[in-house]
Amino acid sequence: MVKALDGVKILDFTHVQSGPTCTQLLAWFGADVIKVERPGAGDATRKQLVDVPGADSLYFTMLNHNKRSITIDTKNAKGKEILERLIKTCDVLVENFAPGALDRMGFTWERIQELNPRMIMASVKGFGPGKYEDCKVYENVAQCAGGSASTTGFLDGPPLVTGAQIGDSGTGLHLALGIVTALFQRETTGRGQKVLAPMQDGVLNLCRVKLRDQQRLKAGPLREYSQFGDGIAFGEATPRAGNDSGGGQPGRILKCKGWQTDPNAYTYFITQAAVWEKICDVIGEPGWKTREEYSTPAKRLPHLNAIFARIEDWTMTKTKYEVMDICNPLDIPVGPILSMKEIMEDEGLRATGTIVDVDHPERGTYVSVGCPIKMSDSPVEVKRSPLLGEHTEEILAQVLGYSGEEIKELKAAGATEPVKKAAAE
Ligand code: CAO
Repeated sequence: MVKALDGVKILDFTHVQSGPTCTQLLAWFGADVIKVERPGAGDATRKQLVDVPGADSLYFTMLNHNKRSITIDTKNAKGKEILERLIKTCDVLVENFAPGALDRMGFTWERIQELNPRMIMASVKGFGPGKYEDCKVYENVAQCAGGSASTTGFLDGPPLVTGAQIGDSGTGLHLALGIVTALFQRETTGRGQKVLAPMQDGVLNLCRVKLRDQQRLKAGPLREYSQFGDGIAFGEATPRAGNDSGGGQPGRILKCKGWQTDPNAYTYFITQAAVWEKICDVIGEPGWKTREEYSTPAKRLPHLNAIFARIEDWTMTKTKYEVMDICNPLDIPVGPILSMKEIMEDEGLRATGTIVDVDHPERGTYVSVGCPIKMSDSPVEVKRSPLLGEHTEEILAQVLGYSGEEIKELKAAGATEPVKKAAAE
């Protein structure tokens, strides 16, 4: 079946996590993603957090499905020639090198435009233009600089980073949207353009509601925060809100049956206004329905701690799944705290292809996250990540039109393989 991005060629110059998540999505949508890696070494994640000696790590395999790998030494003169040909042939160049690395290789935006005016050049950087633009940045730096860490955690504890990779994978998503939008615009302009997704900006975009709260502080305390019910004064900046719900519908994480021994025996519970009466009935407090101080959402705000403590008395008598089974039919929004172990075994996620088993020649079968976006006319088949340089000859011959003799010369010149190895042969 034809895929949404069939015919689009991506020169994938990405490494580690942020860039690879972006190009993996494009590959799942049907683009031909050609991952360029350094001969003999490749993406550093191939050999990071290794669990099966000698095999590509899960870190690499889970971020690089459905791609082809070509090894090119881009600092070698012949290697640069290959790269030039790739730039002329591809639609999009995606990179997340440290600032200036591509320029140092000789591929400035001006040069790229000369080679291919239709080229879309898409970059992840830690910061946008300004004071910090030259910094190297990893996930947690972005979470801190983007406002996430200062607003995550409990009031009496330090700032916290979150397990969701909002700096890396989040920015990869932002970049993917920028790329397909630029491809769409190119349909009318015929021109490529530069697309930049700075990680700080991406994290801030995901923390938009916290900047909302920053401004609401001027109008008085944030009444939906537990802190308000606890009578603790607000400071100058949006505080850490623990597990409070970020929106107008108060919510908390509550203990469930077994919490003493199971670290994930918890549920999220939202006291949505529309189902308040049902909540009162379910937890055995029908009298709350006529209680004056609980009669409107606004009146309940100062009492949220007492309300949730009572709801927790009820949830502690049920497993997190029982809470879900009881509340779901009543439209009471709750969610079990699922461990990665439980998610890996989740039948529903497996049925939709969001959890998949993938075969790999070096590792055997492993579990991965499939494409989280479902398109009715562009189905996704998750294919294993490429071995280092697995497609070098195929790409040189089929995509770039090099002859067998020319490929041998490129190898001998150290353009596609480590020079030492070539000399030894
Ligand atoms: N052949 C030859 N050289 C190559 C090459 C190839 N195929 N591919 C890369 N290189 C070279 C680059 O040219 C660069 O060389 P110079 O520094 O001499 O110009 C060098 O490899 C290293 O690139 P780097 O600086 O990007 O890599 P690093 O490991 O030092 O830094 C990171 C990693 C992630 C901190 C940095 O790339 C970065 O800040 N990227 C932007 C932000 C980002 O994406 N962060 C998220 C990382 S986690 O997802």
